[in-house]
Amino acid sequence: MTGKFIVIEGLEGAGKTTAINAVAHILIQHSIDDLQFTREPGGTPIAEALRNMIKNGLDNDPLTDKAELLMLYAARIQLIDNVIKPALKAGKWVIGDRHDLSTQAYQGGGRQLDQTFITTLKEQVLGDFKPDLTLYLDIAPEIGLMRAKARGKLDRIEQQSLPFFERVRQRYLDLAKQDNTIMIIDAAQSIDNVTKQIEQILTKWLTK
Ligand code: Z5A
Repeated sequence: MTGKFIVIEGLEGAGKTTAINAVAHILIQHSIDDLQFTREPGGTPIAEALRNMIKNGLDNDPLTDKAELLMLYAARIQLIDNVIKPALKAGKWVIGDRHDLSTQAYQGGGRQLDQTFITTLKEQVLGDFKPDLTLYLDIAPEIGLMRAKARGKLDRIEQQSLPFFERVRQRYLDLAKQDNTIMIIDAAQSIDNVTKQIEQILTKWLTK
């Protein structure tokens, strides 16, 4: 029996860390306790090195939008082939902090990279691999960024303008409407209410 791949998505400060803990807790309550946690970009030594480059860049060599996109897919396929697929095959359930929907939202919506280019790359790199369930934590960028700023220094992507994050959010919402494996959660609510909403959605999905 193979495991399932559940992904948490959302803007920075949406509360993904809290949601991941809630998902793990609910799975364990359902006796699903062989869990593998991943984050993107990252999750393998090569992917973590790429994450560092993507988040921080390098002085005197601005990272181009296309190079950023290619690095994200390089990191993703390292993680899928070396961690996620072997874990699923071994019957583990994988809980992912971001996956391909982030690329569609940030590089497609935010950076406005050519959609055909992204789709072609995605098809070539990922094939038909996709999460079984995605929980998208929806939050207004003003609120999410305020939470993220309270934590300290902002990375390359967090320093983008508000219109960038508004486009990212809009792309998330548009894609969620087209895919019934993506559930939208109102992340502007209190942590308790967000957790309750996750519990309801996940319990219903698990018992289907
Ligand atoms: N990126 C990309 O562009 N393309 C891609 O394909 C992928 C990623 C995969 C990853 O950075 C960056 O890469 C990300 C997108 C881009 N950058 N941006 N911008 P990261 O992993 O370092 O950052 P992140 O994914 O955005 O994580 P985050 O900022 O830590 O967000 P979070 O995990 O959602 O936040 P949190 O730590 O759970 O919560 C933040 C704070 O808010 C914390 O103090 C909580 O206690 C508080 N919080 C959480 N929920 C609530 C509620 N409901 N009410 C009040 N306060 C709350």
